Amino acid sequence: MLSLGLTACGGSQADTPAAATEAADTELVIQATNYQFDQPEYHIKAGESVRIILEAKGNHGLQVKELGLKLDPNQTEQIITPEKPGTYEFFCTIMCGPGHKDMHAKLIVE
Ligand SMILES: [Cu+2]
Repeated sequence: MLSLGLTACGGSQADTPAAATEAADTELVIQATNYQFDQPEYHIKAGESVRIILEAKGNHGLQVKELGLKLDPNQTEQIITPEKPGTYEFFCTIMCGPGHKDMHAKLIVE
């Protein structure tokens, strides 16, 4: 019984590096601090895969439902391939403090 448990654990650890090295055409770093994102607008291109990386100083997250994008301190990067040009406003998803309501920015797909 014990050896079965160890085998299952080793298998799930092996999955992590493979996911982290998945290729993307470009990278976009979004920095979050108390209480703002580092840019008012972030630009990416439709049809290109982009690795979105959240660098948060503090407890912040973001989400763009239309693009299936969701990042927070436990899940700091994700590769998306937006198909439709548009402007997607996003907000901090974690109740981080008194400036939380002001934490928003735009992800613009060109
Ligand atoms: Cu917040």
